[in-house]
Amino acid sequence: MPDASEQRLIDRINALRVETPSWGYGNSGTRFKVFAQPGAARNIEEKIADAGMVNRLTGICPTVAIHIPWDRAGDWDDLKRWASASGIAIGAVNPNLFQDDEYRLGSLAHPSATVRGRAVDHVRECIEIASTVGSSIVSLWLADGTNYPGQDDLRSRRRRLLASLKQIYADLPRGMRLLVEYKFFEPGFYSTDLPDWGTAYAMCLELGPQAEVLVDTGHHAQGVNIEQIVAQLLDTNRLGGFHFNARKYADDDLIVGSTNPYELFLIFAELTSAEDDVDPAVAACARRVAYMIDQSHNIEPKIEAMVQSVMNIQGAHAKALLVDRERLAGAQLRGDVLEANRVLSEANSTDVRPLLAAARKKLGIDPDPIAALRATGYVEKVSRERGSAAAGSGYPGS
Ligand code: RM4
Ligand code: MN
Ligand code: MN
Repeated sequence: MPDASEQRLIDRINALRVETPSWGYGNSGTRFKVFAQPGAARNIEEKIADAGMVNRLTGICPTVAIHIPWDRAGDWDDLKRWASASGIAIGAVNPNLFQDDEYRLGSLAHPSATVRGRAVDHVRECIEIASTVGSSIVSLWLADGTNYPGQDDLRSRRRRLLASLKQIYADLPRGMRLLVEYKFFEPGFYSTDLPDWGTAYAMCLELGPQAEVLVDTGHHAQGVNIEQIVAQLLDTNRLGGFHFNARKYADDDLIVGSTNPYELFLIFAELTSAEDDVDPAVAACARRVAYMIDQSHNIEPKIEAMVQSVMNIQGAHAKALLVDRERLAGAQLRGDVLEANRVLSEANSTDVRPLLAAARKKLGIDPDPIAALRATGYVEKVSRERGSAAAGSGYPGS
């Protein structure tokens, strides 16, 4: 029987919520090839059904992020009802500002006012969708950038982008947040209009308190200290959310924690400590952070990959909760460099699997979600029912 402090720990582990992305359940790939997977979800209803399965297995994933127009529904109220029958609510609404022919030179920062206007209208539509489905987050990622020095005037691009964002911000209803995501390169190979957290943060400051920065863990150059970015954004109350994934080289969108488990732990160590910050504004910011997965699976089975990602997030979060904060603060104050470092690595090397099993038992779910998934036969069932949708080349038309 766990004692009272272990019960509190288990309750905190179970209080974590992780949102899964609709696009992680459909076929996706690299620009070279998309390998179709039997049973991959073909529409938003099937994506929601798969998200419902992930939620039943993990107990902590009750929402799914959608991407518009990929997931545009005929009737949003119908979709809402369908989702709630699977135990799912719609989470962040992601506008798509990168797949229209018009966006060759950008969207919100495009040189043409007409194209910028259409891009702004698309985000407005997403705000409306969010209101209709009861979501409080519109999450913005831009492919805007340039490929060659001189291609466009960099200061003009910044001004255009800010003006477009201000138009969007003015339409945000009370209680809705605009999360601004940055990425250092791709598809622009020379410049990206929102390349780093500082640029995104500066835009958010100009917009207002409902604009916050989104950190996608795969969107930094090699070696960047992401946990320090997290600390800066928490301390300035502008950390809005995460897109979790792992990477080895670029924006690889691999299973969370698969290549960088220590980094993931250090990120959670910042977050869990900020939840108890003496400054109530910092604690409030940490407590409203939206934890989302942004992952695409190229060759791995999608539902199992999603469950694995959620479990890796839970592992890093649980380890972060085990950090001995008092011992750490004492060592830091004394300047005991190695003792301070040891406090973190001791928490990180704890085997939290029994703790997580106890937490799942308390939720009334199987302590081993992967074994449970395999035992359901769900993947085989949807493979039979849905078959293989055509996927093909990563370069459509080639
Ligand atoms: C981008 C970025 C966005 C995601 C798209 C599909 O690299 O991470 O968040 O919506 O990919
Ligand atoms: Mn992302
Ligand atoms: Mn990305």
